Amino acid sequence: MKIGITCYPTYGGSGVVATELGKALAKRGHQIHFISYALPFRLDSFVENIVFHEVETSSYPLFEFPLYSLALASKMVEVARYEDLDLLHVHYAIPHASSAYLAKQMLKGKKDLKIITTLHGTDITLVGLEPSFLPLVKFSIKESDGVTAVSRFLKEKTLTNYNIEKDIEVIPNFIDTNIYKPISNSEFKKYIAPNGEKILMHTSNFRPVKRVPDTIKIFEQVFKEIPSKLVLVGDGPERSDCEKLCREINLCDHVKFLGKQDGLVDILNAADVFLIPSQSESFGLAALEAMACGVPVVSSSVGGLPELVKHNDSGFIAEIGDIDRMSKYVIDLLTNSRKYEIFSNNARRRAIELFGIDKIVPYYENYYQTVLEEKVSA
Ligand code: GMT
Repeated sequence: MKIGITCYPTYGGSGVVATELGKALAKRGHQIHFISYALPFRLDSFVENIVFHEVETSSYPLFEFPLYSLALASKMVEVARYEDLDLLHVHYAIPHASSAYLAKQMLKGKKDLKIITTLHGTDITLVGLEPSFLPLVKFSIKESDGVTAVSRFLKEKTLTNYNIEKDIEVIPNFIDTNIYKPISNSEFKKYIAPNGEKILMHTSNFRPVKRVPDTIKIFEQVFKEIPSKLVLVGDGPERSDCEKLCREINLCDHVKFLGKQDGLVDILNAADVFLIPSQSESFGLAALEAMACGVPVVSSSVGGLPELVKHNDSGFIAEIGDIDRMSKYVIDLLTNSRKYEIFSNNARRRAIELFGIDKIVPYYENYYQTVLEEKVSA
């Protein structure tokens, strides 16, 4: 198949999923055309069957705001027409699904370009609900030829929040478990915890929805009981406040802010427990990456997290903001080596069996086929 993929190219789960999907599809012989304003960051070397098309937006004094969505639609038309795309798969509804709709209309009479929209999370649960976007998101979902959501939770949320009837296919996030895997003797672990301290870890974009301060407060309680370190990976709007919080509670020497990092497999392999106390999380790709490395997860019970983390099996789940309970769960895991080993093995097994790349990518291929054969009901 000839498939156009549009996603956010910078850090963020939807861009990661889109890029890894494109790479996996290219490996399976499909022709993939990425269309975005920059090269997706996971597309860091040449891959056969993948071409990148950059969307350029002109700046003109009259345009107070960049007209990216419109430039994107034009580029989609150009690529679909001249590369003879079978379908366009857009990740994150805003604005990609709307640009795709426009492109589809512009091609009418010349080509029936099928549009598939994958809903990732905040496009539905947060940004999409803003009055300035809601009608557009609802319209774009209805008009897509196919829609997928990354969890059952997100599918239900979409149907209820937008009050629509639409056949939405649930295709969860996936992971390459040959890359994300346990590695013994982590050099990074020796660097962070030279005296054999336990390591708690969190990776995110430090947005309020991630509740990173909860992570620090959980660590504060764990640290009182167990020699430990907290590693925070990523960057975003709340990082400075989090660093301030660490100074206020006198834990600076034990909390390491790494900022954005590429070599996540090495870093995750140093972790003993992964924390994800989010306010909202449609799936939780970051937690899946940790699980694939054999790291048990302690999370909030929101969104798609309970579909990923099995409570009392591959991790523990607690109410949003229940820092005491999450701390107890972490202490329980870190002081019970037999239990820890079982949880660690379960986490890895669950990642392989339910969310392995070879299992999930064929779901997308089958779904593309179904949409192309127009078997998806409105
Ligand atoms: O909000 C983010 O962390 C980024 C966002 C995105 O769209 O890039 O992530 C969402 O999509 C990921 C990939 O499907 C999911 O694993 C995340 O759970 C989801 N984030 C939220 O729902 C907050």
